[in-house]
Formats: sequence, C-alpha cells, structure tokens
Amino acid sequence: MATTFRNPVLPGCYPDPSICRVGEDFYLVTSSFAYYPGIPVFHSRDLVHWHQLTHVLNRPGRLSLEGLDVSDGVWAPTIRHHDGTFYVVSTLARRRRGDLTFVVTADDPAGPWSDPIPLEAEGIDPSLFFDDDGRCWFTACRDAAHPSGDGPGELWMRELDLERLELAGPTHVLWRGAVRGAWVEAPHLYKHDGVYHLIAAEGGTESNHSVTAARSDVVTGPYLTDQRSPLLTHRHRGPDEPIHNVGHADLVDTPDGEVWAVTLGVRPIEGTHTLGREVFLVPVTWSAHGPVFAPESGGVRMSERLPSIASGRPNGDTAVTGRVRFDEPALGLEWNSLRGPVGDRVRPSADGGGLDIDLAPEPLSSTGVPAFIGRRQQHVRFHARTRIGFTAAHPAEEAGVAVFQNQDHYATLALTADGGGRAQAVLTAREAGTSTRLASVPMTASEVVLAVEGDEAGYTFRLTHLGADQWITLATIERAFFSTECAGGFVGVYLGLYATSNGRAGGGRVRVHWFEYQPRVRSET
Ligand code: 6LW
Repeated sequence: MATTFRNPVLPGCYPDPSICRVGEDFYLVTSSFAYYPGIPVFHSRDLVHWHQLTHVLNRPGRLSLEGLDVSDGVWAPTIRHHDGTFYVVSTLARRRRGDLTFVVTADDPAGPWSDPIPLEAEGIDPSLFFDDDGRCWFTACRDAAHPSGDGPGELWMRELDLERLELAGPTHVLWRGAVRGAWVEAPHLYKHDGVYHLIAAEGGTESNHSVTAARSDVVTGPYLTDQRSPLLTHRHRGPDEPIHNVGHADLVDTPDGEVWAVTLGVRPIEGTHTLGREVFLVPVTWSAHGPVFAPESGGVRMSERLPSIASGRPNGDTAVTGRVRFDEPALGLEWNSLRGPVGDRVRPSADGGGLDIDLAPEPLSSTGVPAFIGRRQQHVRFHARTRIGFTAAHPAEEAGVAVFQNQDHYATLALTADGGGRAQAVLTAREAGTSTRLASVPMTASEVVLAVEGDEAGYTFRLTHLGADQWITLATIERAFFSTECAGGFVGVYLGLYATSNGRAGGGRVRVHWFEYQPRVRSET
C-alpha cells in the first residue's frame, strides 16, 4: 500500500496555485498568462490526484489578451467558496497598459462561470477571506515605496460587497512584509483559534522566493510580523536540492483535520528550468504561533507522506499523456491557444481524420492570435510527435511543431518550401526576437512524422517521411535555451502545432493526423 506521493502534484507551468475545499472536494486554480482559455480549474478528492474540470475564462469576452506578452495576462487567481457560491479573483496584468483585477462567480466549479466583473483594485495577487459573520474581505498587494525602507510593496484590504460585487468601505494597509526592501505578494488570510493569520510570498518568484507571515487579532489589522518568517523557503539550499524557488502558498484543511499547503516551485537542472513553476503539496500543522510548514522535513520534498484521506492510493501523475487523434468535437482541456480563441482556423476535420489548421497570416512571433495550439511540457524527459500532411505553396508558408516559451523565444520544426518551390523541412530557433535557421532537409513526401525529444541535455528535432523507416535528425538545441532563465518571463515551455503564411494572403491548410506526448524513461533513445 502506498504511503508516499511524488511531488509536484501538478507538473508543468501551473504557477500561483490557490485551493479551497467544499465537503470532500478540493478545487485548485492557477495562473494562465496570455494563454486561452484562462485559469484552469482542477478537482481532487485526495490532494494528490488532480483532474481538470474546466477553465474559468473560456469565453472570449471583456478580457482581451491580444497585444500582450505571453507572461502578461492572467495572474495569480484565488478560489474560495462561500454560501453555495464559488468566487475567483484574479488580475489581468498588462505591464504596458495597467492592470485590471476582476471577480468571477459560479454555482458549480465545472462552470459556467460568470463574465468577469472588474474591481476597482490597485495591484496584483488578489485574495478573498470570509469572516465568521459572512463578510468578505478582499486583499491584494500593490506598489508602495516607504521612506522607512519597508516595501517596495504592501498588502492592503477592502471589504467586498457580495451583493454588488464591488469594493466598499475604507482601505486598510495590512502589512509591508517581513523583509525590508523585498516584494510582499500573494496574500492569503486564515482565521485560527480566534487569530487572523496572513501569509504572503516575499523575495520575488525566483531563487529568493519564500512564504512569510503576520498575525492580528482584528481582521483589518494592523498585522505584526511572525518573527519565524520565512516559514518556508529553499533559498538557502544548494545546487543538489531538487526543488527551488518555493513560495506563493495557500492552505487548506482536509475533512479529517489535516492541513496542507499548495505552493509553487521549480525543478532546475544546473541552474535552469524549462517546465515553469509547478504545484507542490506540503504538510502543515498549526502551532500557537501560526502555521508550521513541513514540520518534519522543514521543506518541500519530492517524496512526501500521503495525506491521510489519500492513504493507500498509489501516486498519480496528473500529467496528460498519450496520443490524441482529434476525433472529439472539442479539443481536450490540456490545449491552449495564444491570447484568444483560434476559432474555425483549428478544427476537427470533416472526414474525422484528424485536425485541420488553416494557415494564418500571424506568425508565432506576433502578439495577436496565431494559428497555434499547444500544451504544457510536463516532464524533462519527453517526446512529442505528430503526423502532419502539408505542402507549402510559397516559401512564406510554414506549418509544423513549436517548442514555445514566448513570441520572441521559441524553436520550430516546419514544413515549408525553398525559393525554387521545393518542399523542405526547416528547424529555426528564435532568440531575443531574431530567428536563425539551424538546419533543413529536403522533403520526399508531404506526409511526415515530426518529433521533438527532450532530456536533461537538449531538445532533438527529428522527422521521418511516411513509408520510410528512417529518422532524420535535424539538430539538438541545448535544454537551457528553452529555460525560463534564458527566455525571461514567468512561464514554462509549451509544445504546439502551428501554421502561418507569415503575413501573406492565401488559403493553405494543414492536416494533423495525431499528436502524441509521452514522458520518456531513461533507457529510451
Ligand atoms: C504573480 C506574482 C508573481 O502574480 O508572479 O513574482 C506573478 N510574483 O505573485 C505571475 O506568476
């Protein structure tokens, strides 16, 4: 009988987790940035196995993501349940145009969710706390420079009028953090034994990330720093530590009285990570001072004891794996597009033979909605393969697979044509906005299987012509190229399919017969 589970419980780019429980059911949401649909909602009964129910933002609407960098967009949602209603608050972060915080509600977390209702709230990382008398307190963090050297951020609070879904009453500044000169973010508030406990993230979401805390006898503060802060961090751990950047936590209790936290963390290899910030599960107990994270080990562990509600169930990996034949009317929930719905440009083929993608003028480097669908890379060692059929009518036309960090940083293995109209497959890397052609091979058939195989060292791009039993290797790009450290921003790698005419008018179409994503075991070559 299993007694432990493996972290992360949600692998791949799912940062800023927030969690709530209703009866025996746990619900979890994460950031989704400029990917569409936004804010995935997961369900679990044991905190270890998670299954995606829906997305909160799955209708195009008032929140336009067009024009945004991939790491802008929907940040740090909080999910709470009160009196039969689910609430999610989150921020549309638009670093060049100002942020927009909003609330959405649902009777059922599987949807439908309401349209987003804007809140007049400054800053990011909103959260909600329902007091014993049913009043709802909205908290968030905002920029604030203090002459004392505190800050540069502060946590603040206003009441949320639940009837009108509007902020009301005075603003209370709650806390400026435990560490002078550090960002205080990701507030969440809990009441335990009559005391209000505020936890936050400090030190930035990279290697100095941490969970800190403060407490007050009155919900509106002032909050006094919990001198044990940081309550959780891996900032002092060396390169042999498998999990880094730990912070941004949210607490939940189980029906049998245990307390757990979900927190983000990364799994770097030689200092860089490609999978993004993932969801880790950590045991918590309450002490007279406040929450104690990982009381036995003092940190987040790859292998942790199972929650008692999960006892006996083997560890599950929440990753979505296997071959997708696109024979359902809708794409699976693991698929995203960029900045909005791709609409009819990506659709199940009428003859049931796969997916058809129309070439769109927008290249992957645009900040519009390219003809792209992608899913998260969830394992360092993986392969992604796809069988596609395409003949380019012009050198500007291309279609294939993308390993995507953001619009300025990605690689593509594409079917296209050379200046003489001869079909070829081309591997291109784009870095800091400049594209470089790394390798090309002539095509001998319009049907191919394209493959990306990743491991600790690099991503190898290969193809095989249909009917041929030989793989052609174009090149290997070192793994660090695809890391967040190299690409910048807050996201991890997506693996996707795309088709573009690079601005040219035309009507080309690609047939995708299937797409397969699999973790690889070490012995596979
Ligand atoms: C998130 C905030 C953060 O809202 O990154 O650095 C933002 N800190 O807590 C995006 O994940």
